[in-house]
Amino acid sequence: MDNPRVGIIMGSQSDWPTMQEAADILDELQVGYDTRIVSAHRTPDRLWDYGKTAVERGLQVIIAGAGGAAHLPGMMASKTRVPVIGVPVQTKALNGVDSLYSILQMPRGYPVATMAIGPAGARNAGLMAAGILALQDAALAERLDRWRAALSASIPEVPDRG
Ligand code: RP5
Repeated sequence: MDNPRVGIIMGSQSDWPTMQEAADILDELQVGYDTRIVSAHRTPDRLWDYGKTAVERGLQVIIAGAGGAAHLPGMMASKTRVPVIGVPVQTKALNGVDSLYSILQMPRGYPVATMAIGPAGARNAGLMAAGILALQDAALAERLDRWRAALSASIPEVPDRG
């Protein structure tokens, strides 16, 4: 996409099924983004370059998903002032609690906005990014308001008793 405002990064190809939720909602809201595999452990130089150039490339929000020893969001936050939204990817061994704690417990000074574990967290990361951009973008704000109203209207008031 030309001039993406959101960067979606993930530690591994295996994170894509989760992170696709963020991409899908940004597509729906017509927000430009790009996607990259950037691993804190396997490709640290790529991480550094990505963070160092994020501002000049026009990124306004970075969504970073990783699982296990999930250092990617925090390391990215250490390298750029672009706000980082962290998505803890669900893991087999510890169910994603490892990812959650790794991303959540940042030291004072380098915040990461941490979402819920798994696909719901990735979807909410996309919505959070859209909400941040909508502060300066009236057309996006309108699309986001319409999306929220439609979701609300889709929730039945009376449960189906089967
Ligand atoms: C992390 O390790 C990735 O973010 C992924 O969630 C996890 C497992 O990676 P793979 O072994 O599937 O490549 O770095």
